[in-house]
Formats: sequence, C-alpha cells, structure tokens
Amino acid sequence: MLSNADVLSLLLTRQPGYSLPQPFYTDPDLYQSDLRHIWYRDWLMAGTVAEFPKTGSFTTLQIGDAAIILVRGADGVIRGFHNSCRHRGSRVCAAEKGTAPKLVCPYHQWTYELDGRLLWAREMGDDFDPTQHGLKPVHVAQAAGMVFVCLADSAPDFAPLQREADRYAGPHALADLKVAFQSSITEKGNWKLVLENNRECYHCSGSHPSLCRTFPDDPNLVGADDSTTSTVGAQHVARCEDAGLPSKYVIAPSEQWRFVRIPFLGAATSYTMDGKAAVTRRIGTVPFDDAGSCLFFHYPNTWNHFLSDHVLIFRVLPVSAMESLVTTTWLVHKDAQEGIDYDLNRLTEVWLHTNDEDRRIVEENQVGIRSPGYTPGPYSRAQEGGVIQFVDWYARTLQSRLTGRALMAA
Ligand code: 3BY
Ligand code: FES
Ligand code: FE
Repeated sequence: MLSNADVLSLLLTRQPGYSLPQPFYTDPDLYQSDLRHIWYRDWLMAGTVAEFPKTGSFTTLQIGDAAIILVRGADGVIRGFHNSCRHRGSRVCAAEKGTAPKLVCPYHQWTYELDGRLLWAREMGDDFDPTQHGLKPVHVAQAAGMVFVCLADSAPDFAPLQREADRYAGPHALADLKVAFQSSITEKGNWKLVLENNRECYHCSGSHPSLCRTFPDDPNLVGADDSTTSTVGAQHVARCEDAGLPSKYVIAPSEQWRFVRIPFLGAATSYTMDGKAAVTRRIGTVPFDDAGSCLFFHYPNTWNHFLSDHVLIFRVLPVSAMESLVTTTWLVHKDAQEGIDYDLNRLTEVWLHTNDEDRRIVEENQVGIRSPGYTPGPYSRAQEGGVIQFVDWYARTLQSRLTGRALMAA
C-alpha cells in the first residue's frame, strides 16, 4: 500500500496542463487513495427526489467499497445508511431500488425501521441493547431536488451549493418530475477519465454525430471559461436573465461545481435528432421553450443538463482502478404520459448514442494509458480548458488532503 507521502510525491511529479502520470489512472493503491481522500470525503450525487416517490422508496449505491442505502422515511425525510447489517455485517438490501415497509436483513432477519433504528432481532439475550445497533447513518442533503450523500464524519458545507442550485435548477422543479428512463453502463476506465472526457468537446465533432445536431461544441460555451466569451452565449444568458431565469456562469471558489445556461444550435430546443422538444409539457417555471440547457457539474461524480422539457442527471461511481459505473436518468413532468406527451425512443436516443460513444472513447483512452508507451500529453488550452480545470481541482484537492493544508484555486 502506498503511504500518503508516496502519493504526494507522485502527485508532485505531475506537469500542470498535461494528463496525469500513468498510476493515477491504473494503480489500485492510487484508486484506494482516491476513495479515501476524495470519494469518502466529498458530497456525491446520489440521485433525485423523483426516485423516492413514497414512504419506503429506496435506492442502493456502491461507492468504491462503500455500500449505501437511501430510503424515504414515514416522516418524508430521505436518509442514508451504510448498507451493512449491525449483526454480522451482511448487506441488508441487494436490490438497486424498490419500496420496502421495513429494512430486513436477509441473513438472520434483523429488522430496521426506515429511519435506521433496529426494531427486532431474534434471541439476542437480555443484555442486548437494540438502541446501540441501528444502521450507521451517512449525511444526506438536497439541492433543488438533487440528492447528495457524504460518507465523511463531518461533511463539507453544503449551503453555498444549495443556494445556487435553488436559483439555477429550482425553475426546473425536480420535485414535480418523474423518472422516464434510467440507463447504467460500466465503462472500463478510471473515474477521472470519465470526468476528463466529459469536460471537453474537442472530441465531439469526431465522435458524437447525434449530439452535434443540437449541442454546440464551442469551447467558449462548454469549456472552463465564462460562456459570455461567446457572442451567442452572452446573448442567450442576457435573454434568460432578463426573463428572470438565472443563467450567468457561476463557479464555486473551490471550483468544485459550476452552473451556466447555454443555447442549443440554431432553432433547437432539446436533445432530439430533429432538435424539437422531446416532451410536449414544459417543466417548472422555465419561461420559454428555447431556454437551452443549464449545465451543472459537481466533482467528483456528476454533470447534468436542465432543459425546458426534461432534465438529465449523470452520476459516476468508482468500481475499481479501471472501471466506473455511469448512470443516466431522464426526468420529465410527472403528469407527462409516455406515448402521448413523449416518445421514449425520441427522448433517450441522442444521449444513449452519446453515452455509448463516450464509453468507447474512455475505454480506448484507458487501454492506451495502460501501455508502457504512455507518457502524459499536453491538453489543448483552447479546447480542453475544462479538463485542465478538473485535473487541477483534483490535484489541489488531493494535495490539500494529503498534507492537511488548504490550497486555493489559481
Ligand atoms: O455533457 C456535457 O456537459 C459535456 C459538455 C462537453 C461535452 N459533453 C457533451
Ligand atoms: Fe444481518 Fe445476521 S447479518 S441479521
Ligand atoms: Fe463525449
């Protein structure tokens, strides 16, 4: 196992503006270091309130080695727990999602209330104290209907994100949406390759014919910079802001998250093959159909698109040093009826294509990086500013946690 000092000295060999040294993408010890210092410390996208429609609605997720269950209690609160029984540690819930009146461990049927309290355990003796054997809680917080978890003992301040999420994503009213479709793909690539690939559109024209019908690949719009360095971007932001729709580029001081609203190409209003709306029902209080897409990322594990007719939530989870799970959720108005208000194929086809194209890209990137011939290469400052911004965030965050000293964004 590499010590913190080993990881730090490797990190200090990296050249800013270049892809990372090979072990950061391949080494099982560095993967464990990422889990410990990033994934088990930060707020992570888990899902949205639409996945917890009623009492007992639950989802499970695997974050590296951490098995987590999220469940809505009888009081309406969505809570999170380690999915590990307080008897002998069995996973309490194996299903990915569902509804349960109580959480019953399949091994010896210890039974937990939806708020984590142990209700029942057979023949444990008079000195057994059930109050000391509830499921271990994890932090759960909501931002405009997005549900985040944090596995740290003490979670980072979530309030600044909540404030901006309310402004930018609030108008899309996630609480009034339902899941129209969800897809999960395992990509044979380190989680950072999945994120790096997302943060640039240098590859878009060569790889994403469906997406490029409506999505602008202009790096001034989707890169690291304020989108108003693009004229159409500036006009779009001004028009939306005038209509009361928060749209201006905003980034956290730590650069961990960002919101910006960008226009689609030409007259397009949604991610469809013809650019027309995918769903006839507009969502929330978005003032017009051609409001473009509000882009939100939060490192280390999510990027999202908030449209006038649907919302796309992307969640990345680390599986191993060279595997990641990417889950995409399509949300539409809860009263929209499939086959009447939307066609599922029309709604999902662009991003199903795009995700599969990106999976291939990430897997080829991983194979090439594993090769002994790999050396870190330079990012394009013009096209890959977003990747530089992500990798710098990663390096800064890891360094500060390895040394216990805070580092400011440049
Ligand atoms: O999904 C996204 O937000 C990014 C932006 C650039 C490439 N990719 C489509
Ligand atoms: Fe859960 Fe025994 S391990 S009841
Ligand atoms: Fe892509």
